[in-house]
This record gives sequence, C-alpha cells and structure tokens, in this order.
Amino acid sequence: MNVKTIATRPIAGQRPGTSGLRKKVTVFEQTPYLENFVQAIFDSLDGYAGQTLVLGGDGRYHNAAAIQTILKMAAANGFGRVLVGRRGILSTPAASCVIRKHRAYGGIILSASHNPGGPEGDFGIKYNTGNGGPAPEKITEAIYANSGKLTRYLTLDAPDVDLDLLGSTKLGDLQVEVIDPVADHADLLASLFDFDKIGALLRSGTFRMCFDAMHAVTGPYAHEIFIKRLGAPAGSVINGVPLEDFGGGHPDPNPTYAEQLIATMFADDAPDFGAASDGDGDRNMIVGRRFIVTPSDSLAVLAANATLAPGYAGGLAGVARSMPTSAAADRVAEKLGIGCYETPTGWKFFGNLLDAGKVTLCGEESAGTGSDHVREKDGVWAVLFWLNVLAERKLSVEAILRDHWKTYGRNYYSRHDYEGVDSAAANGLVEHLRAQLATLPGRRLELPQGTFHVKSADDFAYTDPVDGSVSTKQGIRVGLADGSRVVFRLSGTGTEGATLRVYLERYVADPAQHAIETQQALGGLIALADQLAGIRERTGRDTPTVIT
Ligand code: VG1
Ligand code: CO
Repeated sequence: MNVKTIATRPIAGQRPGTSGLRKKVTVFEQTPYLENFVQAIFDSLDGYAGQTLVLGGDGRYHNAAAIQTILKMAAANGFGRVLVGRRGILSTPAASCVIRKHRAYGGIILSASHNPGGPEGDFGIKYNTGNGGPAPEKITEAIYANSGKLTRYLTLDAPDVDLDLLGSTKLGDLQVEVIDPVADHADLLASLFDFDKIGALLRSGTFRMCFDAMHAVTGPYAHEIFIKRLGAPAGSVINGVPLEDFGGGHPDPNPTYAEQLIATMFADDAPDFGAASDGDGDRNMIVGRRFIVTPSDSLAVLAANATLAPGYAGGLAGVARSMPTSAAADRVAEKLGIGCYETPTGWKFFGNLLDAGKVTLCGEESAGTGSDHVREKDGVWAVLFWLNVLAERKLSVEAILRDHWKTYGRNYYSRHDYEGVDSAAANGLVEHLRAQLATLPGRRLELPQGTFHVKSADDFAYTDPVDGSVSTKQGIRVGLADGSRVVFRLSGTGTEGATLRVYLERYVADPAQHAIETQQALGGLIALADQLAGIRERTGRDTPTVIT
C-alpha cells in the first residue's frame, strides 16, 4: 500500500456540536480541514485494524469528494473493510441500520442535516459507534482533544474508487463494498410494520398521502417503500429526486420551510396524510388535512398507540424525550406504567437508554422520533408508524389528536427560533438568564398578560442513568406553578452566528379549551420569555425567524 504520511497542524474549532462537526462547505473544502478531523476521529479509536467501517452521507454538495478522501484515509489507517452506500449515499437512520446489521466497528456520516446545502451551504461529519448511534460525549470530546494535537494524517496514493456500481473493490489493502443504500433499511422497516394493511390503505383509492422528500436523501427510500413496496400512487412522493443543493431549499421539515407540503395539505382537495423529512432523513413532520401535528404530540400519540404496530405489539419498555420536548409523552408513560426519561438535546443521549433496554421509543421536539430498531431518529420509520396507526384506527389525523388530548390533556407547545443572532449578544442573553436563576423561584412576575408564579429555575444538568456520565449547561428552564414552562438554549448545529431557541409549553386538561390557536394559547408565556431574557432588546429582533 502506498501510505502517505502528511504533516499537518491543528485547526482551531473542530469541536463536534449537538450532532457532529458542522461548518460551511467552503471551510470543509480547504485541505486539510476534513483530513484533520477524520484523522482525529481515527486517533480516538482503539482496535479497529482490519475492522469494518460504514460510510455514507446525505448526498449534499461536497459529499462525493469527501467520501473519496475518507476512503483513502480509512485504508491508510488500517481498516479492513468499508461498506459505502452507492454514490456515497446513506440516510442517517440507514447508516445506523447498516452499522448494526453488519456488526461494523463504527461509521462516518456526512451530513449537515436540516441546514441548506450547495457550494455556499453547510457540510458536516460525525462518527457513530458500533451500536449504530452517534458517539457519546466522551468520544466527541476525545476527537476534539485529538484535533488539537495533530501533527500528521495518513492517506493513500491511489485513484478514486468508482462508487456507481454495487460490488467489491480493493483500495490498497482495504476492501471497499459498495452497497445498496436503501435495501437494509427498507427490510428492517418492513419487519416492524404491517405492510399488508398499510399497502391496502394506500391502494384503496379513498386515502391519499403526500410525502415531501424536499429533494433530500429520503427520495429513494420513499420511492422504494411507499411506492414500490406499498403500492401508493406515484404522485404520493414529491420532490423525490435528491439534489446536491436540495433545489435551493432548506431541507428542514417544519411549517416554514416545507411550504409546498403545507400548501398541499391546506388546499381544498388536500390529501389525508402528509409528511416530510429532512436533509439526512432522520427527521419527520406529520401533517393531517389542514392540521399540523406538533412533534412532541407525535411522540406521545405513537407511544399511546404503539401496540397497533406489529414490531411494538409486545408493549414499550419506556420512553425518553429531550428536555425541551413537551411532557405529552410523560403522561402516556405514566398511564402505561412504564419508565420515562428526560435527556439533553441530541440523539446521542438516547443511546445508553436504548442499549440498556430501558426505553423503546425516543423523541425530540425538533421533529425527531425513533425507536430501538436503530440508534438514530428515523423519518421514514415515523411516517410508517403513523400510517400503521391510521390503517388500524381508521380515523383522521386530527381526530386521533383530538381524542388523544381528551384522554391526556393538551400540552400546547411551540419553539421560537432566532437565527443568525450576534454570538456575543446571544451569550450575553444566556448569562443574563443564568444570573437570575437563584432568585427566580418563588417570584411573582406581573405582566400586562397576567401574573406568573415561578416555581423553579435551573440550568439543566443530566446524569446518564446507565454510565453515570454528567452533562451540564444543557438549557435554562423556568417552571411555573401551573406546570407551564419556558426553556432557553443556544443551538449547537448552526454555522453562522448563534441561534437562540425558546421553547414554550402550557398544559391544559379541559377539552373545552383544546381548540385555541397555539400562539394565542402561549401568548402569556411568550411575553414572559421576553421579559426574562430581554430577547428584543438584546438580539434586536422583534419576531422569531422560525416558529414551529
Ligand atoms: C437541533 C435540534 C436537536 C437535534 C439536532 C440534530 O440541535 O434542536 O433536537 O437533535 O438539531 O438534528 P440544536 O443544537 O441546533 O438545537 V439533525 O436532524 O440536524 O441531525
Ligand atoms: Co437530520
């Protein structure tokens, strides 16, 4: 093998955030930015000589070039085999599935998920461990530490590998296997849900669905599963051709960015069921006819109806949600008498709970839902789960939600994002909140919108119940006497300035009060959030960039 040792120097700022390292494409394009980070990953791992690595990405601009770079570095660093998706493609949940199924040592996923792509867009990379899940903080911190002391990286002097054809080739001593990116994942999903019943519903002619792949990675998965295997009419998948720049769109499945789907679902002749996924296929948005399902509610509904799907017919071990996610799922867990866990934001915190068999379903308010079938959130999985529930219950999406709220009460919920805020202003805002934490509990705040009794205030810290690891400063929580709460945190996935996320939640038990418009129901809390954090004054923004 022609291994080349290339001298390099540390590059500042290679610290993985909520989900890997994300930067502008223009940053990743500069050699040795990617090379350094990949070497830092390999330097953080033990005993991988001769082992299998899974490699793939969401197909965004720079994916193909980065895959070639990583293949050569994997060969030079002594991996035995790489399973790479054809043309370098693997959705995030599919990568997790492949790692688990083929008992790989780990995997590298190239994605900036919901961030825009293209030459001026974002790129990202993260490492997943042998359980198929995102590396825990212990490893991401080791990668960061290693990135700070690099003196060399290893690569191979070899031509690029042809990734268009399935099959095996050699790259030095490395065996490169180009695999179908869809097959393993589709097979796994087929084993969990009642494809006969879902297929009958989709072919019935009386039920129509619209899945918006947003020109991102799920297009081929959606075609294979919804159209080929389940027999849905061809028009059931829109924007199903993956594009390197996502067609110039923002592949984030929320009511703001998935505007075509929202327009379709609110039209006079709207389909019965709508859904969208994000850049790398791990998120999902669920929409009924003229009715948007809040991700926190979606997790609760799936938990409450889980036994309708064959893969979960035996019941759930427990559920977990990220801290800012609403407590709707907690109410279901309580009724079912199963465990309920609250973790910091980011899927990496669910891995231990899933591995230990403590939970079966997990979810985040950011449109992430998943289960123990893989160790990532899974967009198409969530859509199939909903279809399975709809096929069994024969109710509309809205009717299922209204029925759910009647049983459990409604957790009105919204997230307000302030994107591209000046970093110093955002950090100042968080410090200002931290400074109030000690004195807030017990205070009565009088605002024109009402009187608010603060019961608790803290900066969320998490102790992993499985390995005891502690994660601090995971978001400022202010809880009120009536169970409402406001949470503030800064995003760990952005690449420009800071993004402030304000999470608002209010619980209402009385079904007569379940038809209030969400922003109106949360009006008092929105005013309180501004009062506590000084959002307008500190960010100079009158309104959020995105409301979900
Ligand atoms: C966001 C979401 C978080 C999610 C993460 C990765 O993180 O809030 O819930 O796990 O993105 O999702 P942050 O730090 O920006 O709030 V994905 O689909 O972008 O990999
Ligand atoms: Co994603």
